[in-house]
Amino acid sequence: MHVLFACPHNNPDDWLPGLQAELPDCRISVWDPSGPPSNADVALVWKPPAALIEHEPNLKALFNLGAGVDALLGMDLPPHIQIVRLEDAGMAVQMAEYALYALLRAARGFGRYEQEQAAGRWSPMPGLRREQWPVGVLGLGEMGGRVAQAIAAFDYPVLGWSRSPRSVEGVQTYAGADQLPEFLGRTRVLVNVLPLTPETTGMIDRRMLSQLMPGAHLINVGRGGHVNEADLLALLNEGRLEGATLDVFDVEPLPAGHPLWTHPRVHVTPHIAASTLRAEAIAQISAKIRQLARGEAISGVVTSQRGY
Ligand code: NDP
Ligand code: OXD
Repeated sequence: MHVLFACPHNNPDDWLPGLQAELPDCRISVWDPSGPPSNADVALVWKPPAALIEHEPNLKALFNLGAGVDALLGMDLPPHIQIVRLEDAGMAVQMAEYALYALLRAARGFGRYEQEQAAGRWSPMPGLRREQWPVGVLGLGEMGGRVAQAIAAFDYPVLGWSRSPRSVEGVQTYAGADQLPEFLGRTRVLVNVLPLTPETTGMIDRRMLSQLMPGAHLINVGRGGHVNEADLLALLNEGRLEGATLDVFDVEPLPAGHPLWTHPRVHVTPHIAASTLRAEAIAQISAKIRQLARGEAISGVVTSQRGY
């Protein structure tokens, strides 16, 4: 098996020794767009240029160095190329940490206390009543399932929504478009961990956000394309939404001067909710390449029909 490293934004020297150690029988090379085709069988990629596919016609599988495959599906790949995503690989626990941090910052008022400290004011707020802070998690997959369980462990009421029915301990689950209004109406803090697909693009808009409980807060760790940013800003300014914690944006990096940078009730982070961990990613991808070499089926293969 010939494995190609085709991640122009990652330093191959950080990745190749670990890959070669896990795959001693494979030839491993770095994509060289100016050289002849390598004839590699599979490639490791993260947002690769479209030229890769034309230049490397022998590729049969792309191993994505992330969980979200929207960028690859947007490339209109030939149907014989399999897309394989990372499954957890150490990201789900980071996602749970991030969602808990954002929830606690909103529910316990830590953001507000930062402002009080800056003003030199000692002004305690009433204690937290968890039943007033039900959390709804959109997406109950590798990331969302872990997020929902972590929040439930802190005794917040937790609801979860997915495409097909799911069961998560301690979480009231809903599925499909029919059950979405009930899920939204019982949710105060909405955590988005959906994949970006044609069905989910732009779905977090005025209509959806208006169905949340009063004093609602949005935590978006899915993709920027899920959220209608103009609707979000309008609802924040109208006081219909109390706040938002945003890790992902329509355009990344978030452009200078964008109103989300400076909105007093928006907390911005630069797409760091869950980072790809090199050792875990190498171990998972190498195990799958060994399975492929033995002619075995692998998990984490994206179906273009579902879009994730
Ligand atoms: P999974 O494929 O494991 O889970 C996706 C979940 O979303 C499933 O529960 C699925 O339902 C549900 N879903 C998909 N489409 C719909 C729909 N139309 N209606 C209702 N539910 C739907 O993905 P992961 O949990 O691994 O990752 C989720 C996303 O998180 C990634 O695609 C990426 O965008 C984002 N991400 C962001 C990171 C960051 O740093 N900000 C890091 C990593 C990931 P079902 O269970 O029925 O299949
Ligand atoms: C991912 C991401 O999809 O980093 O893994 O956003």
